[in-house]
Amino acid sequence: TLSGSTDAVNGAVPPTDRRTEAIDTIKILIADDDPLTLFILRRLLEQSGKTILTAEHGEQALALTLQHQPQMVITDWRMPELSGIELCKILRDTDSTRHIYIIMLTGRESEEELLEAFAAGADDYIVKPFKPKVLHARIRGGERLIRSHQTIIADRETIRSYVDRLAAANHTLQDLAMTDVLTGLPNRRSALSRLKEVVAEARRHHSPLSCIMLDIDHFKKINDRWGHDIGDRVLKQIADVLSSSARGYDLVSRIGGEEFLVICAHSNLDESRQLAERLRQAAANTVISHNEETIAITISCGVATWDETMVDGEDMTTAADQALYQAKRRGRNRVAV
Ligand code: GH3
Ligand code: MG
Ligand code: MG
Ligand code: MG
Repeated sequence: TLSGSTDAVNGAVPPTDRRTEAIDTIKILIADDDPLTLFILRRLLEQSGKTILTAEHGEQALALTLQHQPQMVITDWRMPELSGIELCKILRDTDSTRHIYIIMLTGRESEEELLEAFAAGADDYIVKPFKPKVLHARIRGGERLIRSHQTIIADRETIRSYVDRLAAANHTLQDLAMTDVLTGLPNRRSALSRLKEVVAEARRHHSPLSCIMLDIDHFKKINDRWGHDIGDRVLKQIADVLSSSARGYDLVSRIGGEEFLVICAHSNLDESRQLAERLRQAAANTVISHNEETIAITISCGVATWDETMVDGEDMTTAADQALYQAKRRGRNRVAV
């Protein structure tokens, strides 16, 4: 329903909790071929609540990073298999790891080496031996960046889910705008838009096209005698009879109070006149009972077909309207062409 859809839109809450949770459990991979450095770093960082992964060479670091997606990598420069510099370059070149915060932790301290590390994609550079306070401070700096990255990702997800929900709500609104509430049939707006399409198609392919204008006879008397609610029930029931008696490619629509339009694509005048006759009989045979009494219903139909001298679909429905008028004039419960 409409209210359900708008509730769904209001129900999209920014996932604040997810952001803090992600940052509380920050995962750091440390890569160093020196076991003592690994040991010290692990202890230091675990004390401050980080989840730590360790790798003893570059290739292991790469494999673990791809597998566990840490938010931060602290890597030595010189390592067997794959150097820290090569590791940096690969992580920056890979979609799933290019956002990882990388700190190069190395004994190399020349300006050229620092520049080389940044050029390879490092975010920060710490020279060994390091002071724990300095390391913590720089990790906090990295965490600020990670947090803003996660916020952007979360906001993007929120926006995407808003857009999805809005699109769904919009869809529902469009359906509502095209549907007659009482009978569930396509409404006038929908019928006119379909008419445009089938007229264009008939023009393009010189294919036959017809329509039936259909009106319940003396419907006012039904309302007067049985009341408006029963009148509504009759309308619904006739709508059901019409749509179940029509063929799959006919569009049965309610275009007015007790007026219906059937668009018969690919049907010539004779075929649609036969259909109109079927609909008329189906309506006349419909038994609508109320309080042990039977309400008799008849309909009148006017049929018209598209011809190439017509300007638009309205010319055809006007012709069908005129035929309907003739059917009424000749006594109702009949089909006129
Ligand atoms: P005719 O055979 O000439 O068509 O006679 P009629 O009484 O059917 O025609 P008229 O156009 O004079 O009256 C149509 C009536 O349909 C008038 C209106 O009260 C009733 N009506 C229109 N829409 C609705 C509706 O949604 N529900 C109900 N119950 N009645 C409706
Ligand atoms: Mg009327
Ligand atoms: Mg009528
Ligand atoms: Mg009418």
